Amino acid sequence: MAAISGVVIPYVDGGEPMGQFSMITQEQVGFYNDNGFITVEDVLPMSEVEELRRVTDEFVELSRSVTEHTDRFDLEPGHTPERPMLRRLKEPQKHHEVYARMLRNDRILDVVEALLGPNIRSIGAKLNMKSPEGGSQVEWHTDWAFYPHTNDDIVEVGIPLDDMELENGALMGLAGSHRGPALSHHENGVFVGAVSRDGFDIEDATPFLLKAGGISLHHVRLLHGSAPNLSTRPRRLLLQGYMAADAFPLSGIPDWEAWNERMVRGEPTNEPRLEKVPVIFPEPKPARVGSIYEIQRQMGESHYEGGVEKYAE
Ligand SMILES: O=C(O)CCC(=O)C(=O)O
Repeated sequence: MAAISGVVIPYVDGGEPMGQFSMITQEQVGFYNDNGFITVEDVLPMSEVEELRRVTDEFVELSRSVTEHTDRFDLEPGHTPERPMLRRLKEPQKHHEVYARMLRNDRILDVVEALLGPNIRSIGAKLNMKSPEGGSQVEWHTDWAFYPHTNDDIVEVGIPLDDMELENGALMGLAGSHRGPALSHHENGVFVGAVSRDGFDIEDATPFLLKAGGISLHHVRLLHGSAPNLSTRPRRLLLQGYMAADAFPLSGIPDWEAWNERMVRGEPTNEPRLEKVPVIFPEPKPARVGSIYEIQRQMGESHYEGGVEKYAE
């Protein structure tokens, strides 16, 4: 298994809760600000995790009937009707009320509020699934490279449906990278959705090891990625993005009403907050657009070429 060092994420059992944000302490907020990520244990009761698993199994069943990517499903290369390997359920909150409710879950929003303040807008969601023995890697990237905004008060919440371990392809982040310069996600002048291997060492990464029921939170400018799943266990991770209501996308807002329907807490605004943030725009686009997996396939060399064993001790 990859030699991963990284930083030690504080495990908080009790601690001094931040007022109404009882799930997270001042120490954890400080850790997030310094490192660009945090994990929080026991946010969701297991009954809610089990509901997510049950509904997710239904979508995997439905994916047996498709052989190509659709608006809803992104398929693993080995996907067949006999052995469905659904790699991503896109925008799950649009397809089932269980996911829609999770996007507005108060315990999750309490934690997000501690990081972003009281006025919060949703960016959307995705459910990434790594099937046992072959679920794809996600090449190293920042979310910021895909959607730069007027400020970077933007966070991605990871909700593991399975215990997230190194062996099944845990999400990993590079501590402190969220404070660095804008990173090129281009090759040969074209956006490929990932940084090149030269600029960083996967060995320095911190894996977000979590029991189902906990959540991870990572900053929009954090460099992160994850290895293929070589274990016999699945790794399903529901990802929900949130931003401060005054963070406006640099690509513009095509529909003002739809934009404000994304508010999940507090009040919307028509006054974007402009911060001095470093940006490289995700243009020009590559020949194949689609999910992050499809965009990243156009990289010259995967970070995991030759398998994760390449990074073994
Ligand atoms: O599923 C993962 O491990 C990484 C997810 C991610 O970074 C993404 O989908 O943008």
